[in-house]
Amino acid sequence: MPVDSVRLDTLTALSRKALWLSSWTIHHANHIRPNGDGLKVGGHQASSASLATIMSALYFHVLRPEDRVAVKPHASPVFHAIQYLFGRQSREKLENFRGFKGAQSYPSRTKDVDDVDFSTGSVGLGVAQTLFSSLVQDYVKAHGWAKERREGRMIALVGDAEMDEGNIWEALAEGWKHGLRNTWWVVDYNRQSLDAVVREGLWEKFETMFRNFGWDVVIVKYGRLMREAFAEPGGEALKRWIDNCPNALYAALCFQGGAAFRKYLHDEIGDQGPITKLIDKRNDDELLALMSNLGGHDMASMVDAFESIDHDRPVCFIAYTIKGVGLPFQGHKDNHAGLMTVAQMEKYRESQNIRSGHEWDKYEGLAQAPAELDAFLARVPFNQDGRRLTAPVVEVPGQLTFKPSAQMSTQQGFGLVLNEIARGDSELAKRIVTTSPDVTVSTNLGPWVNRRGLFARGEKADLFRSEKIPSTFNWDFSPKGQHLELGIAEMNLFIMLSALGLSHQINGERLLPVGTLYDPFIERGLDALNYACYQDARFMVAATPSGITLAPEGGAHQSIATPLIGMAQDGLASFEPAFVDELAVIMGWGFQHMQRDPGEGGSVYLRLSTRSIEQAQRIMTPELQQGITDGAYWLRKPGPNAEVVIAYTGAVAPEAIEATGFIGESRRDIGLLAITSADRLHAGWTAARQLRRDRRGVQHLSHIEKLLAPLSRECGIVTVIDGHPSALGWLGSVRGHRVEALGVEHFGQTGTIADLYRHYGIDANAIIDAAESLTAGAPIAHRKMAV
Ligand SMILES: Cc1ncc(C[n+]2csc(CCOP(=O)(O)OP(=O)(O)O)c2C)c(N)n1
Ligand SMILES: [Mg+2]
Repeated sequence: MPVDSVRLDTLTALSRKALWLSSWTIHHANHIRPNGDGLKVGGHQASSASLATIMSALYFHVLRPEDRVAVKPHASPVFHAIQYLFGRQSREKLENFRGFKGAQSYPSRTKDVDDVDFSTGSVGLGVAQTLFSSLVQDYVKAHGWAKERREGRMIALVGDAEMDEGNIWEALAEGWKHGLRNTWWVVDYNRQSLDAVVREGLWEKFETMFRNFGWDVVIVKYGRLMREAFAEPGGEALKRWIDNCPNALYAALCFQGGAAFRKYLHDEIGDQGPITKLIDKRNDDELLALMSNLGGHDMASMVDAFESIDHDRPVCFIAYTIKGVGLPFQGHKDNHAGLMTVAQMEKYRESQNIRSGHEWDKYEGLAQAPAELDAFLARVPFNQDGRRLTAPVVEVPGQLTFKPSAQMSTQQGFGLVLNEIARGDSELAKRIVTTSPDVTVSTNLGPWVNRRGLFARGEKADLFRSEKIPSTFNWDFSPKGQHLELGIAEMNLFIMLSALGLSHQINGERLLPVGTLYDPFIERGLDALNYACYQDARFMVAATPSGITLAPEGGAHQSIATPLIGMAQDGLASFEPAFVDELAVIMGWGFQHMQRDPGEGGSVYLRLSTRSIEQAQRIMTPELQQGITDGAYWLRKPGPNAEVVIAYTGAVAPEAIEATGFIGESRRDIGLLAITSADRLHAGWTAARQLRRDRRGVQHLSHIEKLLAPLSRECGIVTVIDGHPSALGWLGSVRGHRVEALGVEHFGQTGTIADLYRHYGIDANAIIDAAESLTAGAPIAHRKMAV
């Protein structure tokens, strides 16, 4: 859209207004709100100022409704201010910034009411998310969906210190492999981080990296005032001085003001005739205005930079800015926690021609007529309803099937269930998209990939196949493929799952993403997993192998904490089935759960194993199915006089079953509880207690309360899991039973499964010992150890 000077003036006025409103929001939260937090609002004010012009150029002019933006966390106040001007954020929520249910300190897709595309807060993640969202858009388009929708640009507003986050560089490499398009990263190059001034020269290194990965790099260094001054006599010398000025000094002078700049310029270059004139022609305020007129604060320069892009290759804009520009602490290295005093705010208010009591008025102090501004904002292309899309629910068959064997592992079962889906032609099969960080084959996604192919925008045949070299796996790439192969970086896996899992809202096309990785490496990608859940992306992650059960794989890959991660992670329902028929039920439930409404559905974590165990031969009744998805069922029901029951999860099922047999010989009515999801059980228990507290007199009992109800108070419970024992230890709190919680608290030994189960105390004999310690009576026979 061409920009004339009137439009430019309007954009500039709106950016000044956005900066004012963001500053006022923070000021209000600290000084005016009766229950204001009175705390320092770290970074918000200075970072918002830094980005006010750039964001105004984008939101009020450049963006189109199909574009999606990740706003750097600390620019949240200016984002909310822009949304307020659009009429999409309320004064009440701004007044309550950071308060209960007020506007969020970091833009939140799920908690804010205004138009947040991606939740940010943990720096680096939002940046990478735009890249993966662009790849997902390509995937959706290549599959022939969203035909009527124009391709959006995925845009990240990035802090320069944010670029230190390694996940951004991991994403960059991945983007290159997949032929990334339609992605803009706009770096707020204020040369300040939280603590300090950014290291000199670092950016030249980054710039080279971007160009190496095929990005266009656009540097917006000088504003219009600067460019005009450079054209004056002596301007060349001024430009040279600016270019050579160290970051820290430039920041310091911006903080000190025009007089300080004058002194420095005179001392260093001012004795050269024309440059002296150029400097002295300007009073202190004018000199400061000139020297702080970096490209990122100049509307015309930013609009030009954005509009100059005439291709869909990824672009990195490096916009020079001053952190806190226009505010009393601009450029000060400590300004991340900078707040204005009441007196400073008064002065600022007056400088903006804002009358006291009219601080929230949208157009107060602007030269433009309110009606014109109303009309302008209503016509802003981005300011449209319905940017958040929806997609119909994909039908999931009542029962997922698989080709059974007498002995199987859950990892094998996972491959078999997907293979059955892949064989058919259901909508479910079409909408599933798998992804894995270089462990596709070793996590059993191979059969699925063989049938459904790998995704790439262009065809690429498997050379081994075309050369007729025998291989188990077909590695053909095509635009119709349904597997996205990633490099090893687990952060990329979870950000990709996050992007895929928001496709229904971003592209209006539902995808059912399934990712796989080795269980211990969940910890490597944990923050990305957390943010994926936080913004309500929907996906299924199968983590395998897990625990010490992966014994032959080696000590370094053993996972202990993941059952607790699974329980504690908000938005993620975790399961650890022992048998493949359970897994099939859970996967079917999972594909439905991934499609439920916000607040009801979520993502799914399957903690799986490579241990092949004898399968339960049984009919899958609706009651059993319910127990499996609710989290537990009695594999052997306890009798009325049970003295002890065993509760197990996952791959240790054979040990639990065997121990139950031994214990049953000398203890009455023993029961065996199969726990498929400690997470769902615990969540159900919490919800029931909450309900009973909220509505006194309600009799609602949770699933675990009902399961344990028949046990007498004296009955003991032995819990066993290949993971941290506290994942099941809480069972004793449900009805006050004594518990012996077996599990793994150390890792690293190698050996056979038998060696390690014995070593860490989760074998049949350890279970028997625990049962003995909970019960009175004759010693229980133990399993004979092989010598
Ligand atoms: C993963 C993570 N680590 C640390 C922080 C705390 N933090 C917030 S902003 C920031 C530095 C910001 O510097 P920059 O990205 O340059 O933005 P600016 O402050 O210049 O606006 C840090 C360390 C965070 N939000 N996320
Ligand atoms: Mg910075």
